[in-house]
Amino acid sequence: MDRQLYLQNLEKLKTNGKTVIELYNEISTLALECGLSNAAKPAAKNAYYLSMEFLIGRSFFNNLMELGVLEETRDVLAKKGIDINIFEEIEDAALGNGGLGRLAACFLDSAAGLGLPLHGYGIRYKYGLFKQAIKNGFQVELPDDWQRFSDPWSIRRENEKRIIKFADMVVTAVPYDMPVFGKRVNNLRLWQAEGSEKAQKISEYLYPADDTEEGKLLRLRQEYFFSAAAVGELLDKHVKQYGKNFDKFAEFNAIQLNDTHPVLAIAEFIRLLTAEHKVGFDDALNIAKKTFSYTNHTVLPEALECWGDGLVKKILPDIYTVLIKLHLRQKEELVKLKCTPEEVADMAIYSSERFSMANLALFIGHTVNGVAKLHTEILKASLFKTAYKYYPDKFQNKTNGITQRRWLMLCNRELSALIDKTIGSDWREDISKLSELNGHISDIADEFIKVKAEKKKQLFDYIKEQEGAELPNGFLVYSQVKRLHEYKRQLMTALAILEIYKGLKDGTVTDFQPSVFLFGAKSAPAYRRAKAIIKFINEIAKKVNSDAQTNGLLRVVFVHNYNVSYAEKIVAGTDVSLQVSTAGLEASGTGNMKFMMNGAVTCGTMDGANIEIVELAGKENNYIFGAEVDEIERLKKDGYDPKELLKANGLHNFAVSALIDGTFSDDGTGCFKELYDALTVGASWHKPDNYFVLHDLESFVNSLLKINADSKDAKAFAVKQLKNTANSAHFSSDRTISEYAKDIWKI
Ligand code: 26V
Repeated sequence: MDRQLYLQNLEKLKTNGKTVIELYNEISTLALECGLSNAAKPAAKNAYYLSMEFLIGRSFFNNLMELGVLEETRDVLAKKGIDINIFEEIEDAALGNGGLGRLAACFLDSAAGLGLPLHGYGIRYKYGLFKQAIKNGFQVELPDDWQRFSDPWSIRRENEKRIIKFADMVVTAVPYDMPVFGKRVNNLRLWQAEGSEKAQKISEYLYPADDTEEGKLLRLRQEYFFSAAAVGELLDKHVKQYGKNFDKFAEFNAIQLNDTHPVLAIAEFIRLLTAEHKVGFDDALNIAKKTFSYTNHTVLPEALECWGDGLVKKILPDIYTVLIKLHLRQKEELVKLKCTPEEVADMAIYSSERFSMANLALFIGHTVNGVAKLHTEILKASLFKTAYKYYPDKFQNKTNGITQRRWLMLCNRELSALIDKTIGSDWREDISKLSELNGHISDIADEFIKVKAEKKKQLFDYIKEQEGAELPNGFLVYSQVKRLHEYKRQLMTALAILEIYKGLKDGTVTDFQPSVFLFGAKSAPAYRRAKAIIKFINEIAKKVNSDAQTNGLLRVVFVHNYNVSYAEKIVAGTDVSLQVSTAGLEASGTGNMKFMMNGAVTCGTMDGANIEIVELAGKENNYIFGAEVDEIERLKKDGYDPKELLKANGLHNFAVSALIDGTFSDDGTGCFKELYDALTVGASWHKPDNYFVLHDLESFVNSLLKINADSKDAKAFAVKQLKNTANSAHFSSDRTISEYAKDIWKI
């Protein structure tokens, strides 16, 4: 079925008396058929992206756009008296929890858009990332039953099931395909676990709590389950097409390991080649080395997957044997390279009774990449220093990107139209053309101000509907939306708000442009301090918003259940993007890029991709503050005493004391005291103020106030914002994916 037929069928569609869900299913099914009709010829070489997460969000609008029928569908439905926006009630597919998963989704979009054969493999979780409710200021997690209205964009492939064996059970992996539309139709294949009740559990939840042995076991099963299904299928396909000539496998297949979660795919690949296909171990190893590559997404050591040998031996005895063999082989190789015993230990696949997935990926992967320039440099200089010394050629940087189709064309039609009007619409096909905007910035600043005001109004309407919070027009919007983590320093923003609030009350902050601070974040369910920060922000919001003396100037809103669809509205309606992680800890960030593209200035630290953002859009058009990596390193070495800072700075002392002096209630949970302790004496195994919140707080507040003052000259401020849009093409995932295709996958 082609486009024309789709539109004819849509015209004919009876809509009377149908529910939103029924219409959604029928239209989606029509569009899916239309999209599949121009499926591409199979490519000679394909790349596969193995990822525990694909945070696709809502497919409906995006797929219609990719198929080139969104506007027509809008019109046809309007004629039938239906506003296409009713489909906004369709749930997001939240099969991921943050940047890593959303990046995977952007990559698939870009590859299809560019006509590159990249396909995803992951897990079809029954429940996506939990839905977040806020009760009395606290996060409450509710199950996200995203398939309850059916899933019209997925196709179950009954005939392509696979059997995955664990020592104690057999699981059926059933593939569901989600076509990815663009210049070519690629495929995201998500495996669902079927069989016994225990077997089904494998694809039930994303990130089961892994603080118990049972939780760890389940996560290990998940990782093996989808990795094994993927490489098993690829090897079988190869045999079917080319026979048992595995030497050629890497000529036709490239496998990208998205962080450490799918790294067991390497062991399974070697197991299958040696045990099932009778390839010698050396040959199997060499084929693996040509096939796999690995992306690291975080320097936080707790996020690098390691598996206890007991666990692996218990449920995957053959994988255990392969891992030990790999470990011994690695040792031989490292001795030949004349590594010291310390270096061998540092790079060991197996040590202290654990298997390190990162070290396995570093040993086998032909390429290892970080996700922003600074991040890759940190990998080379610290986290993977030894590996870099012996395998320097493996290391590459691939700065992240975002798809401009979802994150500009779809979420900001108004700005896209202004760009069309100014430079023509070629940028929609070739994003590098966006830079032509640079020649017209002051001419279109006034129109841009109108677009921003409109997007803000839409955002405020939505916030009113979702949160019940009414925000006055014309407020400057500062947004910090991302996972909740101490290193991302939402707590620092909360303290800064308190200082500004105090300043407004006592008259030390004057001439302040009315502003709202928006937060959106989910915390890992077991992460106590992150949850305490959510409560703290909500307490601050309650106080600030109800203070008649200041609430014409300052508001705070924590939006609940932040997800991809919410993000689409927030990035378009924001003036100031807050990217304030402790330098060295945010691998890249991708929200920063979305805001930049939509014309927000960045208020941030020299961390992750912020560095490249200001390099391209100009430091003068953004607001950089705080300690840089060198200084953080120095502070760590020489010691740093946040209590001294508190003594010296009355404002900081005021804000931090609010955690314990009864200004706010944590409902007797003691969670605010824990935050206070974390800042002053250190909590858990951390040093006092482990993330240097108090160190950077003063320069942060000054930056926020400087932005506020600058925004008074609306036109000059709009020029800064537009400079960001005009120079954002580099952060398109089209650019990133082209680099992966050329430098890593050779497709
Ligand atoms: C690890 C763990 C381990 C404990 C259980 C929960 C959990 C959840 C996720 C992870 C992996 C975190 C890695 C990650 O998401 N990194 C982010 O990747 C983005 C895309 O490259 C990047 O922009 C962000 O800076 C980086 O934090």
